Amino acid sequence: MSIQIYINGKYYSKEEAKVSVFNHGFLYGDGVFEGIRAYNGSVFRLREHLDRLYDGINTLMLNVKETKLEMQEIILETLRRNNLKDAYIRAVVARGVGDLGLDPVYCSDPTVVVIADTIAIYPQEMYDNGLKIITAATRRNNPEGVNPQVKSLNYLNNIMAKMEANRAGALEAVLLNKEDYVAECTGDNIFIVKNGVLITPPTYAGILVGVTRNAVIELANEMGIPFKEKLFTRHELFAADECFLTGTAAEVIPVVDVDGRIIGSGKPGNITKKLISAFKELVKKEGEPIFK
Ligand code: PXG
Repeated sequence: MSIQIYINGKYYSKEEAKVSVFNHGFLYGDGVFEGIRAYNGSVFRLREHLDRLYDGINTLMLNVKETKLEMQEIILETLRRNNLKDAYIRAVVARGVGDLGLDPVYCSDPTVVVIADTIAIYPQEMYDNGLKIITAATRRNNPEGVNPQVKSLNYLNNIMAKMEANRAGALEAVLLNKEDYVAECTGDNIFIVKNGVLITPPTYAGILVGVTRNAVIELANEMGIPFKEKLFTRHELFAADECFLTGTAAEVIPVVDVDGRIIGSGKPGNITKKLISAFKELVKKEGEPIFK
C-alpha cells in the first residue's frame, strides 16, 4: 500500500503527491524543512523541531497560516494515517506558487508538505567500526548570507560537499567556515574529545543547531562528561582522541579517520560509545505519543 502524503490540508498517494513547477520552493529553493524521527510510537523532540522550523519560517517571512500546535497535529495525523510507529518524517514549508520572478510578494499561500515513511537505518558495522570522512573544499555558507541555523530548502553547499565525499569514497564530509574553523558535516553536527573534554563548534561557527547535538550535550552534562562549545581547526580535528557525528538519521556515529589521518586509536572511543548507548536509551524514554 502506498504512503499517504499531506499537502495543504489533503492527503495524496505517492504517485499523486505533486506540487506546481511555479512553486518558489522549486524555482528558487525558497522555503524550509525539517527531518524528524519517531521511535516506537513517539516522536523524538517534536517541540524542538517545530521551534527550529518556525524560527526559519519567521526569518524567511513565510506567511504560514498553521500554528505550531496545528503543525504538530498535522505531523502526528500523517503518522497515524500511515500507521507508523518508527518513522522518518520530512516536513517542508515552501513559499508557494508564484510567477517566474523571484519576488515572493506575488506568491500564493505557502505550501505545507508532510511525508512520513519507514526509516532506512544505517548498517551496524558503521557504529561498530566508525566512519572515514573527508574535509570538503566547499565551505559552509556564511551566516551573513542565509544563516546555517535556517534549515532552508537551499542545501547546495552541503550537496557540493556530499559529492566531494562520494568521489573520495567517504560517507560524510566536514565543512570548514570561511575562517578555517570546523563547522559541521553535510547532514550532521561534529564533536571531538580531547583529554577527556567533549568539544563541539558553537552556533556562530556557522552550523545548524542540531536537535541530536543538543540532546547529546544534555546527556554529557548528566553523565558528568566535561563539555565545551569551542572553535577548533582541521589540525585539532586530526589530533583529537575521539570524534563522532550527530544527526536525526545517523543518531550518534563514531568517526575514526579524517582525510586519512587516524583519530585516536582508530576505533570508536569510550566517551563516544557511552554517548551512543545513552542516546539509544533516551529515544526510548521520551517523545510525543502518536497514538493517544
Ligand atoms: N547539520 C546539518 C547541515 C543538517 O542538515 C544536522 C546538522 C543534524 O541536525 P539534527 O537536528 O537532525 O540533529 C542536519 C540535519 C539525511 C539528512 O537524509 C539529514 C539532515 C538533513 C537532511 C537530510 O541524511 N540532517
